[in-house]
Order: sequence, then C-alpha cells, then structure tokens
Amino acid sequence: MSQRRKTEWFLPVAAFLGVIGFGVGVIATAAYDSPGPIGGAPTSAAGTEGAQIVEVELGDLFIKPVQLQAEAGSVRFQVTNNGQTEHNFAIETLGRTEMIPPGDVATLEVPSIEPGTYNFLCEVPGHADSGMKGTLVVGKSSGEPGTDPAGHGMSAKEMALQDAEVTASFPAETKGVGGVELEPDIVDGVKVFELTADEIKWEVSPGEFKEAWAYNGMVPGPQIRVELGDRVRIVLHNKLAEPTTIHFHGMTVPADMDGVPGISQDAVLPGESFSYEFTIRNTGSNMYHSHFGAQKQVPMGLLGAMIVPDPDDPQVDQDVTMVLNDGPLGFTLNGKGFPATAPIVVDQGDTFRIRYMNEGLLIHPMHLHGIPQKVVAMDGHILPTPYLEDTVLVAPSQRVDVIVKATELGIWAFHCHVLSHAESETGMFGMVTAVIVQ
Ligand SMILES: [Cu+2]
Repeated sequence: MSQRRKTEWFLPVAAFLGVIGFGVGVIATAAYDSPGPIGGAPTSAAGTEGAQIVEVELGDLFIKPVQLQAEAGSVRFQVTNNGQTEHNFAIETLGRTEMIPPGDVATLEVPSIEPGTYNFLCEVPGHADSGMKGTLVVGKSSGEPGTDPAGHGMSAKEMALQDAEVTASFPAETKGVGGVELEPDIVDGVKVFELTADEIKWEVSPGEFKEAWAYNGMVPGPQIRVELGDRVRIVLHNKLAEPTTIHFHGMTVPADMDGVPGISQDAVLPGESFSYEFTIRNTGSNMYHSHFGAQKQVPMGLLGAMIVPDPDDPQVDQDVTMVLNDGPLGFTLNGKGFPATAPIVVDQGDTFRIRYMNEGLLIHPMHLHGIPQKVVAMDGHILPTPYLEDTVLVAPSQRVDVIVKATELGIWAFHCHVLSHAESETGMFGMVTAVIVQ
C-alpha cells in the first residue's frame, strides 16, 4: 500500500478501535504485581493487604484506559494527572479523589467493590462531556492470583493482560512503510523504474529493528504497476556487499531479461548497475525479487509486487497487496509483524481484492474470520470458476487473488493459520492483522 493510504488509515482506525474497544484490547487491569499498561509497573500493595492496584491516567481531556477492569474486593485506584490543568477521578457510588494538580498522583481506596459495571468521570464541569469518562467492570474474584498455569512465570491474569496489551496497541506505528507505489520516469516513451538494493535497518514491529536488504529503503520494495503493452526499463543499482540480480516472477520476458545469473546474465556486482528492459505482455499479480542467493536475499527483503491489471479483473472498491514473508525478518505481512501490520478498513457492503504474494520459504494458509474469500485468480491467471474458501493456502512463490464482500460489520481477525506464525505465549505476533468493516 502507499504511504498515503497508511497515514489516512492510521488515525481513523485507532479512533475506531478506541471507540469499540477491539475486544478486550482497551481493558487494562493492573492487579497485584502484574505489569501495568500505563506508567510502568505499579507499586506494591503494602499497607492495603491484598488490594488490587488499578492505574488510571488523566489528561486534557481524556481518561485512560476508557474501560477499567477489576475483581470484586478491595481496590486502590492510582490516578496520575498528566494534563496541564486540574482534574479529578470519581466513580459513581464508590468515591472520588480530590482535585489533582497537573503532574500529581492521587489514590482512591475502595475497601470493597461488588461485581457490576460502574461509570467514572472527571467532575470538573464540562470535562466528562468532552470525553473524560468511562466504565469500570468489576468481576467476581478468581481467588489466588499467583498461579502459573503455563509454567512460564505468569499468572493467568498476567497472561491475559499481556495479550490484551499487545492487541490494544494494534495498529502500532513503526518507522517505514513497504510497497509504496513507484512512479516511473518516462524516457522516450519508456517507463523507467530505478531500484537500488542496499542494507537498511527495518522496524518490523514496535522497537524491533532488524538488518534488512531492501530496494529503495523499504520492505517490500516499491510496488510497480504497469499496463499491458507498456515498454518498461527497470534499472537495478547494487549497493550490497554481494552480487545480486532481479527476476520478474510471473512476467513473460525475453530470456536474457529473466534475471538468473549464469543463464540469462552475469550477476550484478557491488557498485554495478543493470537495466532490464521489456514490453509488458501478460497481466496479473506478479512479483520481482532477487535471484542471487535468493534463499537469503529474498527473505532479507529483496522483493516487491509487480502488478499488471487485467481488463477482465472484477471491479472492487479497494485493491490490497499482501506480501507474505518469513525468515530473518520474522513472520510478516507487507514487511511488518503484528501489531505493526496494517488493517484493511472497508465500508459495509464494499468489496475488496487481496493479492496474496508469498515471498517466503513456508506455506501460509491465510484465514479471515467472519467472511468468506472468493478465489478469483492464481499466479496471475484469472480462474474460469472462482470458488469460496475461509482459509486460502498460499505456497512459496504463489500469488492468489481473492475478492471479499464486506457483508459483516465488525472487526475480523485475519491471520496465517500456521498458528506458530501468528500466536506466542506473549500474545499475537507476526502474520496477524484485521479486516475492519465499518
Ligand atoms: Cu504462515
């Protein structure tokens, strides 16, 4: 997708997720000695034997989280005012803090809360109406908190909290967006695309920077979109420390433009350039990628989408390219791992196309919850008889085009169903995103 599209999506999606809560994502309970989602680890509960500590952040004009969760019993709310003006924190029928000056912390001790749902707010006139309100959900006590069901140092509650925290941060912002469409220079009627292969640092998921090899500084490389009959020239500049070439996977090209070292050309050495020039003779969701030491160079990031629209392609409201990859950059969708993957945001009733492209070394069955996917093309060829699936298998090098009609309102998990590519003991990661039907 383009940088522009990502930017347009990000804020509305974050706001949308905030409003509807993305499952348990915005529920945050900092109980006992579990890590709090806001402001680091909470203090111990010394002095209030057995009390849960729930951290709350006030700002101008918000209260975070907007949904709090606690268990029945004794609760201490630790309220930090990070705003520039005075606020307080009051829970209906349970109590209130004093006015809290900017930068200060106040506590609200509630010795005994019954299960139920309570509204909270800031009582400064007008602040609740401007958004400083939310709900506290109190469930029945689960008993001893210190159990460790999975044997990895966390209680069940801590596991749930950690999982919810990761999910709540989706879609997380990271540096760099891959697959941005590359505009050609037109030289004597030829569409000229420049691709520079170089070593970069790529932020795969928040704070996780990896060594990558990339075209034009992004993973996947820039998306190339051309039309049937176009004359194109793709100029490869090699700034890597090892040889490389480009193969245009799925494209019908002259044999000496096929990018295989020793067969179609000599490998392009460091510091050298090579021009691939051909006329576009076939349509479809195709790819370009390294064909030198490809078992390493492609998983490291030397790959991109090359799309030639077909006049017979079904018309859609949104056209999404989803490059699947695995290897040294981890399990990624368009170069990012959850929660940094981009959701697909559509209006109810719209249709969208997903162009799956597997550049990895493993198969990835892509499962969309809630709505079936209609497979309409394989490897750039339109199928005579499309068919419906809920899980679409995409083998290494394959491209599969599917059409989805967004009939069902809501947020639908969308992930690789090799479950170790999508879930871990610390929550969802890797090949996970969501379709948001609004
Ligand atoms: Cu997978």
